[in-house]
Amino acid sequence: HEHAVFLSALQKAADAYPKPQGVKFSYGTAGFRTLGERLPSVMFCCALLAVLRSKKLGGAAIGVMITASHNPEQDNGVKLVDPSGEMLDPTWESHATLLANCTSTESLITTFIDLAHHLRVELDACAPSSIIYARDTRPSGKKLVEAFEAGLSAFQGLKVVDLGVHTTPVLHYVVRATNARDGEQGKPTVEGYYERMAGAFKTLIGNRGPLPTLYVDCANGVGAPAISTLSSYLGTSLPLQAMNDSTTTPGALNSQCGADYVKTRQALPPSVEDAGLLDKPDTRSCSLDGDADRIIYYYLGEGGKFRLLDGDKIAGLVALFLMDLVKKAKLGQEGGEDTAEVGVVQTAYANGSSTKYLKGRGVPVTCVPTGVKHLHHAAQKYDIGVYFEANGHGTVLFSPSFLSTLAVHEPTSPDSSTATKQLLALSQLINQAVGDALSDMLLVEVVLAHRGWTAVEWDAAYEDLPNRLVKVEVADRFLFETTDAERKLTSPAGLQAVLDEAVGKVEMGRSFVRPSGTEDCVRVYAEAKTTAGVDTLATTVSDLVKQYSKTQ
Ligand code: G16
Repeated sequence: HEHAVFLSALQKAADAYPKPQGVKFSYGTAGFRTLGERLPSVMFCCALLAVLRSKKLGGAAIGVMITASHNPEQDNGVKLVDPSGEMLDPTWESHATLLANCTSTESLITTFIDLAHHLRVELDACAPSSIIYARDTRPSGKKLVEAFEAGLSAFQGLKVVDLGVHTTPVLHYVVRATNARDGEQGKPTVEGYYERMAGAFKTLIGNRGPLPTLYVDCANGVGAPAISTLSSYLGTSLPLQAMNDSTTTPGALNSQCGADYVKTRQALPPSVEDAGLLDKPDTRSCSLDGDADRIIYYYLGEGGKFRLLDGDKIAGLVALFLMDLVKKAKLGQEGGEDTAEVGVVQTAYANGSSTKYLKGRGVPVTCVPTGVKHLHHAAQKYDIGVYFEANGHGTVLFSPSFLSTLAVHEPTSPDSSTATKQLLALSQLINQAVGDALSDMLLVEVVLAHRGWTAVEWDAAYEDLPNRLVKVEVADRFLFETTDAERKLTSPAGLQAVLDEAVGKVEMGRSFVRPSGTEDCVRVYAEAKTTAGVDTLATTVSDLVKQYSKTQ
């Protein structure tokens, strides 16, 4: 009887959310992403899947974030978060895609029941389940939350927490902390998130503050209220001045501002330029993206020249700082030197100069495909895994065994004691679940303060090779298939050979092509020794992509 009641509730709820015709949904780099108006049925399906996943994992809390991050305001999206705060287990992505593409209520229900059966999940109310969700500031968000809640409403006995409007990293943090034992990951609340981060920051800054004002471009998104909240927790230790904080102006989100704009255009957002804030010496600024999980720094160098400090530069700054701390902590036997391995994980987008810089300083570097899930898993293999995409998405993971080593370490000198405490504070400052613009920003500020550096000294580590990022619109981006951490194409047939030829003609040339997992386009990356060289290479490769997408 209970099952019949459940099925009838599910059917009634699902009838209100039919799949739009002619759309093929796919769980991509960061969940489902498309125009917000197309997504209600997908939201409904994600509710079903989140409940299924939670029940499968014995009632552990599963997170659901409604955002399209760096994409335009009219887009929206949804991604599921696993109990540890990581992205959804990739083996479940196909289940999400399967449910989202069911064309009728009947097929959705049958597919869902079959899936539960196949995964051996009991659907009745006795099997506990817990869901935590949040959304960003997009206008379509409210309606999508309604569709999501309609999906949840078919189930009895659910534990549900609606966090409201927050950044993606807040949601990941709360999920991780909720599922952790004895509060070891911090308090499982939004306040707990800010308290833990701000507390660790103040410890690390000590008497080095207050630091010079940092200008933060909030992309007119959810980062704006987050920066304002963080500011109140930081007090005077780091004065933050928010820019582009208009979360209710129609069309403003990610428009002419934000991390993606700055990285792709390699230029200041016009609003920042007009305000003339960076004209003073030693002034640094940063841009967040639409859900505040990415950050890009920049400043104006000699002659007012724009200088970019992207994810690669952050990885370099942080990795070398951590290596120095590990050395100072003398974690080895009887006060011996380092026993911990600090490694960096990058993608093919990492500037060639950054990889050379790291390797030249003895830092192990791994290259993986785009997408935080890939970087995160590779970073877990190190004692301290620093992972950053060039676009500013990343974090630093401390392995459980390294944290245990720190916890029981008995320092033999004041220096080693200070370094050990600083490493522990860093493990609390840095979001252990996912890339987090706010936590990364504080991390950069800590390293600069400890080094006594301005952006200029940080930037001096290496000179980026001139590079270009181009979006190419094609009829079917799924024609493009890659291998070797996306550095080579396996399809369309013959394209890679002509690309290799084009690359070979340009001094220090490198280029690759891959389908985007968040937008309907193919991305082209090119770098070379000179600006003229990279422009030629990017144009040639983009033209070849267009040509081969037509001949298939
Ligand atoms: C998402 C992913 C990132 C990825 C970016 C672009 O970022 O989380 O790992 O680099 O999309 O991906 P693609 O090139 O496949 O479109 P965000 O900030 O949009 O969530």
